[in-house]
Amino acid sequence: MSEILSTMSSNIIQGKMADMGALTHKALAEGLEAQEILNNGLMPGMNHVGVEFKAGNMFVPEVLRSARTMQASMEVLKPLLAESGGGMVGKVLLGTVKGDLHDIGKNLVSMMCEGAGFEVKDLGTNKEPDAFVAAVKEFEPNVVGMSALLTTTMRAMEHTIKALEEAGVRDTVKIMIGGAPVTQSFADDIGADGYASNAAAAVDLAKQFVGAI
Ligand code: B1M
Repeated sequence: MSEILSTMSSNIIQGKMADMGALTHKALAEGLEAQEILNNGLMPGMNHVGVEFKAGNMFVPEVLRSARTMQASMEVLKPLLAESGGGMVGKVLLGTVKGDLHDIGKNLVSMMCEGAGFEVKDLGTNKEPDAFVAAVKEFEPNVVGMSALLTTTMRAMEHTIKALEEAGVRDTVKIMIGGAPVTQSFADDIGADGYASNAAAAVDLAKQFVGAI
């Protein structure tokens, strides 16, 4: 790995976000392709964060900082990656379901999916089933991810899956769900394709869905 990519990777691990935009411009000025910066600078850093988070050696505030550091670089790279038509592993549509305003965990999933090279569309919180349906039609994601933190809003995930079925788009996507009260057996019960207990596991699942691991 070149020195600048190695610095970017360790900046992500350490959450040093101040220099990331400038470093990204510098790497591009040195002739590195956006794709190369993503694959060999940013992703190794975020992968390391994912491993440490799963192992319990890094905690939510640190992971959020790392994800924001990565995002500072992605702001520069995204238009270039879109132009080249390559780069993205797949598309993930995310949202917190109807009635639920919690978004810290969902944002973490969003940032880590971006860190893993997915193009992410985040619908935000309190999203009606119809909002997911409309976004699936427009954004054409590979993966739809739903988050719920309340026992009272978990069922909205089931309603959303039903709405996707009724709209005829259920089979065009893989569905993953997560959030503190959600379990694998609940995912099985409502017909989701998978459950992830944390953001790193969500990234692994999304990668499995698109055949990236
Ligand atoms: Co609320 N809240 N809250 N709250 N809140 C909980 C969830 C609660 C457990 C607190 C408690 O009573 N002990 C409780 C739920 C009880 C239940 O249903 N069994 C609760 C309640 C009751 C409420 C209100 C009803 C309170 C009230 O007004 N009376 C109200 C509801 C509002 C609404 O949504 N309609 C409410 C409001 C709020 C705030 C707005 C004040 C705030 C949310 C701010 C925000 O999100 N922007 C808030 C908060 C912060 C919490 C706690 C304290 C923290 C949640 C959090 O962000 N955790 C929470 C108690 C707790 O969990 N200790 C609580 C950190 C976050 C990183 O973890 O979201 O679990 P988490 O995400 C993890 C995984 O779950 C997973 O990955 C993440 C990272 O590893 N994950 C996914 C999450 N989504 C995923 C999606 C995936 C895959 C993995 O795939 C798509």
